[in-house]
Amino acid sequence: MATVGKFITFEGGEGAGKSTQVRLLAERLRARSLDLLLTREPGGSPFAETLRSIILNPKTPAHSALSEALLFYAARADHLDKTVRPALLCGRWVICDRFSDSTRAYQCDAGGLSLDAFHALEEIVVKPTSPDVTVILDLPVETGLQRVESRRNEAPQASATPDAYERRGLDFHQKLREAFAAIAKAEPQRCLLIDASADEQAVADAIWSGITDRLLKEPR
Ligand code: Z5A
Repeated sequence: MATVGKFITFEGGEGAGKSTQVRLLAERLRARSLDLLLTREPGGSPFAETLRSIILNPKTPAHSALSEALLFYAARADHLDKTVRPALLCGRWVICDRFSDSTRAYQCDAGGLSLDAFHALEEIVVKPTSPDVTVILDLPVETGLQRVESRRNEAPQASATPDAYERRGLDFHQKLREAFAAIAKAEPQRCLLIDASADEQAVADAIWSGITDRLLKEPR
């Protein structure tokens, strides 16, 4: 598919600051008069949002990494068809809070799903709609979990109960951090690995520098 718009994804562990940085990047891109669509996974279309409520519900019965991955890809297929591809084809820039690298990190590296299964699902569902740039926010696991805890204390009604992933132990979250770092190392042409432990504006500046470099510079 020949895409006209640009597709930017944000990835990282819990509390890395993805939603905050999606918002800050969107402000800077809008100031350049770019037409943006902000979306998220799991979710981003009515059917995918319905699946999101099942996937993240801590009361959903335990299931295998394969079952979990199939739910994410059922949601992703609908999200791509109904939301992401139509927007890209109209020339809009799409910024998505989490995408396939989260499946790779959560379900494969930290969850035990085979890479063969992951690549097969990517082939069927995602290709050729790969992100132009993926921003990977990196910070120590403890800092991220503390941020999530503070957010919960500041707005207890919004996220009173930890979701199915926040409940997992430090080892799980450390594996995620390593998995995202490995993805960034393996695909430097797509991924920007950003130190997310700095303050919000400093992180936003680092992301802006990477995005302008890769997507906004005039070709020489
Ligand atoms: N998942 C999966 O397993 N497989 C998949 O394929 C996909 C997803 C697509 C979705 O959860 C879950 O689905 C996710 C992975 C799994 N696991 N969990 N949980 P979600 O959408 O509900 O949440 P999330 O994506 O994990 O987001 P998050 O970790 O909860 O937050 P965040 O977006 O990264 O951070 P934030 O909300 O911008 O910031 C967190 C707090 O820190 C907030 O109070 C900010 O004000 C504060 N903050 C942000 N930046 C800073 C800085 N720089 N300094 C200090 N404080 C900061």
